Amino acid sequence: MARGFNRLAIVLLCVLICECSWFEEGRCSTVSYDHRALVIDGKRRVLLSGSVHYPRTTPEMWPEIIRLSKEGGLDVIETYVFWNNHEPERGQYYFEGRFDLVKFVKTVQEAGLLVHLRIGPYACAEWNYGGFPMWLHFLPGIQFRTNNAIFKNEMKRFLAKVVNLMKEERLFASQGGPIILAQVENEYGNVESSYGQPGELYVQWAAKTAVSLNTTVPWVMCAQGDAPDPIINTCNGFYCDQFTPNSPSKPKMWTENYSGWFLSFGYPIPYRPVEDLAFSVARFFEYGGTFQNYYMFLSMFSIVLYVVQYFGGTNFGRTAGGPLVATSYDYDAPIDEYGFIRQPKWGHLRDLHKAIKLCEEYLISSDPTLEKLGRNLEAHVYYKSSNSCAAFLANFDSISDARVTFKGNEYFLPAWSVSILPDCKNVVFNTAKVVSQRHPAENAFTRSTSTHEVSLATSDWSWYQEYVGIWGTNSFTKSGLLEQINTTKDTSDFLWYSTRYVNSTEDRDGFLNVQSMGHVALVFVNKKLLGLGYGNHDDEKFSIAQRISLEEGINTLDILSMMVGLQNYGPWFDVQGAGIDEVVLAGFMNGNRDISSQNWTYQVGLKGEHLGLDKISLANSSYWSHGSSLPVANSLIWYKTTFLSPQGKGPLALNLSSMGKGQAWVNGHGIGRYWPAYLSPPTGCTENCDYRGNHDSSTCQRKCGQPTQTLYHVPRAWVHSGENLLVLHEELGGDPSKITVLTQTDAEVICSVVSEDDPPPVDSWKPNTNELVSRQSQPEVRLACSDERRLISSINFAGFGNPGGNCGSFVPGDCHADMSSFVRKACVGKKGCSIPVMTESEELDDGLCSGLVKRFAVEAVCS
Ligand SMILES: *[C@@H]1O[C@H](CO)[C@@H](O)[C@H](O)[C@H]1NC(C)=O
Ligand SMILES: *[C@@H]1O[C@H](CO)[C@@H](O)[C@H](O)[C@H]1NC(C)=O
Ligand SMILES: *[C@@H]1O[C@H](CO)[C@@H](O)[C@H](O)[C@H]1NC(C)=O
Ligand SMILES: *[C@@H]1O[C@H](CO)[C@@H](O)[C@H](O)[C@H]1NC(C)=O
Ligand SMILES: *[C@@H]1O[C@H](CO)[C@@H](O)[C@H](O)[C@H]1NC(C)=O
Ligand SMILES: CC(=O)N[C@H]1CO[C@H](CO)[C@@H](O)[C@@H]1O
Ligand SMILES: CC(=O)N[C@H]1CO[C@H](CO)[C@@H](O)[C@@H]1O
Repeated sequence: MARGFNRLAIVLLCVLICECSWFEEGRCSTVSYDHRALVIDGKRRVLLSGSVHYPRTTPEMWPEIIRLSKEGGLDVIETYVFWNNHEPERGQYYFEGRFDLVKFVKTVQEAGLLVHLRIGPYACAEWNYGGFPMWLHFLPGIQFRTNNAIFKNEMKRFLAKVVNLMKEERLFASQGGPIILAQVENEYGNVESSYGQPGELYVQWAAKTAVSLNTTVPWVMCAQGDAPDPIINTCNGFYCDQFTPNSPSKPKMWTENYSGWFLSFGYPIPYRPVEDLAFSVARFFEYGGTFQNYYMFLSMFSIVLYVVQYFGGTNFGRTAGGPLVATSYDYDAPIDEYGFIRQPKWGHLRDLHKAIKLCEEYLISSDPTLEKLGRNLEAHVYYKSSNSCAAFLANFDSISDARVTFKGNEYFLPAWSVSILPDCKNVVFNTAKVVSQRHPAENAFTRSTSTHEVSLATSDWSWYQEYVGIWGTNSFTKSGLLEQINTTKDTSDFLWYSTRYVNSTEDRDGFLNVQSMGHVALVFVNKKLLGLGYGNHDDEKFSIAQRISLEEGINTLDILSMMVGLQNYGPWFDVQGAGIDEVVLAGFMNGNRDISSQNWTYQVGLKGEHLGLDKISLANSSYWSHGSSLPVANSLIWYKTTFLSPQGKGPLALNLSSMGKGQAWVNGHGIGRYWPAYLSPPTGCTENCDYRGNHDSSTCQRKCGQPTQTLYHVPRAWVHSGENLLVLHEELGGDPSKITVLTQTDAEVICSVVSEDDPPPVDSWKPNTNELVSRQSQPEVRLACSDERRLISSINFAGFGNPGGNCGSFVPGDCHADMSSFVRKACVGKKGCSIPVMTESEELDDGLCSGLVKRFAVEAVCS
């Protein structure tokens, strides 16, 4: 009954589907589009695409992430291009390391996948300043993203730079390369009205300029209803099934799908149940229209391309956008921040992608025909000929399951689900029935059985206490409070605002009120910490009000204003200010005194930054002190130690939960900003969120009342055997001795839960034929170790009936047949195994089991 899980079969299937001329070297392809799809070499294609932003991981990890993307059923990798890092100074380009765009595109090509290059150059992407270089802001007379000659000139220059770089490397499809699509601007339609008529002219100009660059591949503008021909306007959002392009000659494309949502400091962790994600994708391909507009827009319906944030990654260093975007950009994506597959999301989407591909010939042949099947129930049928079709059956009711009759057969449709029938008869996939393998927890490092940690408690720590206030000769004095970004030019997160206040004779008690446009501030009076204030992602403004007692004579006031990522989104986001904008001494006997406009002395950055304490070259410098007792809970202090990296090849994570807020570096590489002291609100979370009903970024959240992020990714490529340098700059106060360095050990827990009425595995079907050959008619429990070097070593649970609990905590139900010894025989010692779900077992109690839809649950360990 049992047979080895045939990984080769999956790979072969993918190769059969994906095989096309574009990745044969030297073979040039033409890419165009019609109202139905992208057309490659004359053939309409259904393309599944996922975004992977190259600098959010390391070049060493690109091949594996792309391999997992391909194995997950993607055809296309989509990425933004990050102008600010590619041109840090005007005219000085950088395309190396994590920013080696050519190498990234070639890595995708080598894997046999295609590329959608979103050049922008505006990226948004929760990236610092939306991807615009800071110097752009200081070009006299410039206005971003509107009909401004200076901006347009720079934008055109950068677009041309990237297009020419790709041409020189022969990376466009017409040159035998993988790039089949390019994007100009990004989501401008969301903000266009704020720019008035110059905004409309800018859209026209951007389209014309893009076309003039002669990429030979189509251009898209996402979220841009007025995209001029021939630019394709595409949809971004949680659901795109209702979207229609602005011309009947353009295909329907979904360029941003939110597989989850990004994380901001002070917020709970957003996630999106895979059943809802799969539902939205299947709906997109199915095209459910509402009654009113369905017929009207029928001729425009078409599919081609949709994109999920397939891998989010990490906002290393100071690349995070803002305000207050967190360092982890995990996004609840199918591949997690550390490059591991996230189950069951990855597997369920892989199954969905396969099911869609089984329908490809039908999808590209015709527009769908709608058949109403009942209230909130409908079928969309794609006919190739009058008796050959593929169908999508949808139940978009968010509460009620339903039974429907379609072409004479009866089908069960769970609420908020779509079933895919590539032959109009057999259900190969239902979005709500997750038969894919599962993992016990949300990422590799929270699966307790598989982490290994190195404690830094006994490490040799050194420290450097940062100056409070003006520390250098490059400070300057101005009357009034300066805007921070204009002053620091984003060379540092920090700006000191210092002034003096001379007391009046006996009037010494009152309040100090500080107002800030964002993002965080520490206030020191007479060099002593008085207060802390901070905003959040949705409202970065804040104020600090503290009772103060002035000393006799001269009192010093030092305010350290800090940025946590420059704004990346919204109309005119580039001129939104930050920093301290009002300081008032209030409640004193002689009334309030606004000291905002008096003389202030400014210092950009911290002394430790200026010295370069984060650098390896200063590791042994005498700036670092060393003593018997490590100072803890100090604000504005630098810490340094070395650690031996845990063995293995996998990524590392720093557990910084004992720290407050700051930045970390390993061997001089910026790990990013950390802020475990910022807890999310105590309420509003649902650990097991209902997948049914419309979702948005805050529908499903976890970890309320807890730090937003405690684990920080350290890529394996950034450490070596021997001593690795760890430097932290702590702003609020923490205890570095409690830091641990985590990695995965060899053990991994995997699970599968399949019910007797689930469909058989989707790869039991032969693609693109209406004589679907079922090699396997029963549903199957399938297990496979993520790492091919590992084998299934033990079975923790194997039961058939109505097991309770979840992966990691299964318990027998009252209807229960213990399948452990059977599963052990079938699976232990193998890389993977599959076991058909039987419908009978002598062990089952007829009374307790009657009327139940029985489930088969297995939990195994790979090591
Ligand atoms: C555009 O590029 C193609 C292929 O590189 C080339 O054949 C064609 O002449 C170019 N057209 C223009 C207008 O530059
Ligand atoms: C303010 O600073 C300027 C120099 O920037 C100086 O000339 C002026 O005297 C100062 N004013 C006061 C009141 O200290
Ligand atoms: C920054 O300076 C520019 C002039 O260089 C000015 O137009 C702009 O308003 C300033 N930004 C803020 C937020 O104060
Ligand atoms: C610092 O000193 C240690 C021990 O003496 C040495 O191994 C290391 O190479 C030195 N690092 C630098 C950057 O000089
Ligand atoms: C991180 O460290 C804290 C203690 O500082 C501990 O409670 C927590 O479980 C650790 N997290 C992980 C994932 O190891
Ligand atoms: C697909 C992707 O790159 N992610 C986008 C998700 O949504 C946010 C918010 O609009 C965008 O800024 C991201 O770029
Ligand atoms: C400069 C000034 O006014 N200093 C005064 C501060 O307050 C004390 C008494 O509290 C006076 O003695 C100082 O002259």
